[in-house]
Amino acid sequence: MKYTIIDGDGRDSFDISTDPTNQFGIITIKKWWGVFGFLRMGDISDLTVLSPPQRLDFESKRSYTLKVEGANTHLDPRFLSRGPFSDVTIVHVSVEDVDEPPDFDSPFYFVEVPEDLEIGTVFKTVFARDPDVANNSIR
Ligand SMILES: [Ca+2]
Repeated sequence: MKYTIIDGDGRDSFDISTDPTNQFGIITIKKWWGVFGFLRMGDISDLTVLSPPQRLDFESKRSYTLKVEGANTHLDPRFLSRGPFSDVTIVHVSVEDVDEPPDFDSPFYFVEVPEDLEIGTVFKTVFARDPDVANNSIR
């Protein structure tokens, strides 16, 4: 048996493989490949996310649908006229909320300050976003 995700909005987020006994389809989360642009020192504006992260995120997408096909891999020529040799099912994936840690708007900040800065002078603000929705029951 060979399992394949043939359609559905979860194709970018999930994979399916066939277990060693050729009996079961194993659905896994795809590895997250976030691609970041280059960052010149002192120029935060150059930091751009080139491809959106494909990891699961309850706050942006709460469910996926996968159309999964299971197909015979070794067809007996005597029964070729008896097809089809595959079946299709729909897998609904519901994403559950978790309480996530804050997320800074930049992985680092570069700040230059004069050495004679007065004590107590504000010279930089940083910002961390709470990724959880406001009405999150987990809080
Ligand atoms: Ca959350």
